[in-house]
Amino acid sequence: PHSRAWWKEAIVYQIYPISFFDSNGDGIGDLNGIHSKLDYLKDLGVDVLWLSPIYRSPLADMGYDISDYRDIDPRYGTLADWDNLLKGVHDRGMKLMMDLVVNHTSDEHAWFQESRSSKTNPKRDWYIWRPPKYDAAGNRQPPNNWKSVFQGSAWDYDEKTDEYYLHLYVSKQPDLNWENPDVRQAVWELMRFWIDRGCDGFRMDVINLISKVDGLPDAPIAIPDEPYQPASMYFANGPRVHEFIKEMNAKVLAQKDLITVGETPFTHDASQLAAYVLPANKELNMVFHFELMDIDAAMGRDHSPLIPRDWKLSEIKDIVGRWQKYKRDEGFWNAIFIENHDHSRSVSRFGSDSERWRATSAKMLAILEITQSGTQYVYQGQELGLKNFPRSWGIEEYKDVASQNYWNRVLQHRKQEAGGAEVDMSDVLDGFQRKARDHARVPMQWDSTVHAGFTTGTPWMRVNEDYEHWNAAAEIADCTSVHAFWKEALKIRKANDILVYGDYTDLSNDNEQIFAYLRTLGKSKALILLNFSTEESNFSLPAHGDAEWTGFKCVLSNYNSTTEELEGCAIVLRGFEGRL
Ligand code: TEU
Ligand code: CA
Repeated sequence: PHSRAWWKEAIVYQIYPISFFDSNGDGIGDLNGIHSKLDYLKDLGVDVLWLSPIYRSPLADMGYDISDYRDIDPRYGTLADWDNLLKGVHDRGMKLMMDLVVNHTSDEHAWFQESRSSKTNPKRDWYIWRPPKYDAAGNRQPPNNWKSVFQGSAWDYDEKTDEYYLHLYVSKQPDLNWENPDVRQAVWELMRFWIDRGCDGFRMDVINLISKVDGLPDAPIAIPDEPYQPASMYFANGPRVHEFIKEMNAKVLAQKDLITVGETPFTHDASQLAAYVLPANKELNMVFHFELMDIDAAMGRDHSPLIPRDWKLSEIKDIVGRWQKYKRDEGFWNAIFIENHDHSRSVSRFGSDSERWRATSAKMLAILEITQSGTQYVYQGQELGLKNFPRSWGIEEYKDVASQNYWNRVLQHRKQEAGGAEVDMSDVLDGFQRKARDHARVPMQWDSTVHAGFTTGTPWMRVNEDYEHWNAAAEIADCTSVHAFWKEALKIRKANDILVYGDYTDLSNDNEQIFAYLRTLGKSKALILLNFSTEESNFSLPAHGDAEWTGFKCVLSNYNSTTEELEGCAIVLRGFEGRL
């Protein structure tokens, strides 16, 4: 069995600061706003807060573009406000995790300003600069064909020195050159800055992208007739990444009992990600894999996750099962999440956000989450069953640069093809309504007053229309709410080691309506039954060793009338029913 650790048992709550709570009426969430909601979080059962970036930033990618790692963006507050927030967190017995974004900086960071100033500047080599290539016609071209994750070339030309710099994300996010030991040293120092100030851990943004393949070769053609190609095979889990993270561990992380989680996209292969996590390697506590999150993305021609794809329950089971069972004997540890700031709302994706089923399916998904082995993550508003904003909202409500860039790209393409005729973009907006990151970024819904009580001013993003009934105050007052259910579910998880540490066995195989699994720890057993459809569904539990399916007591159910005990192996579950 797994060794115990506080961070394995912790409930982590992700805060997207700009949309959490605005304390001073400027329409932007801030640190003092978070401070004023600490009792709410403690009451919910949260142990650790993870703050999405709050450092100084031009917000080209909402703070994932940092211009000063050692200061708070004035829109969010000051270092003194951060100290005060940390004190409030610690006073309540909770911990605080920071977002560490060090694959790239902002182009407005002093390091990049120096780096771009001349080829001989000492910081020139802190970023990835290459001379242009010239095609047969003599036209200047980027050094290779890599496509930025957010569309277009991954290279930008800088006239001043007649070279290109690499940016895997937007132009305003130049990639740091981790090959340079001074860069690594600077990262260790900024990490120590926050550790010395009292921070309890880090979520590490795209940490598996920091080492690029030598020579930066052209990527194979995956998108025909396009100049720029997806190149993650050359920048994800690159040749020196484990060396760099081991160095980080030895030089920084090992000094304190921190919680560390790496964000590791572009990789579904558990054996690759295990290398970051297995305790023997001395790297990170855990990583976020995106195999489940990617399940409803078609990717398509432009290689964008904004095109939806229909999934089957058997695919979810396959993913959950494989990761639950992966290398447990060697200490592999999972991070369990179904929402974050990069994905639309789980009830809209995996449940049903219709009035009839919304609360029921959001609760069913809560059971799915709290009954998996791993550290539990909850994203702000998930505990309220918040859903995607409606299809009637136009493109102007989508503020995310990923949405905007993709929209503009498709629009341009279609305009060219139409040769002046009107173009129809409704299918793209259909996709956005299901898949855009924006849905997770609208203001948190606190109460039924104007702007959902998020701000007394004008919110930076429009508030979803359902806030009158779907808000924290209303749900706290209602013992049948999604919030009340999450609170109970987290209590049950904390009181039962089996849910954190137990082994996993799937019981339902290819059934496309019902997901049933067993968790075991020593002599204890936990049985989980989930119906992923609106239909009443039947199911027969398979033979289970020498034991009978009797004596299981229902400890959590999303229906208020439920049989107290399981009798025999015939199971009937109502629409979206979930039972533990
Ligand atoms: O996300 C990593 C990432 O690759 C995302 O682009 C993800 O694939 C995409 O959002 C799916 O739609 C991290 C941050 O979480 C994200 O907010 C940043 O935009 C990105 O890194 C760049 O820092
Ligand atoms: Ca504010």
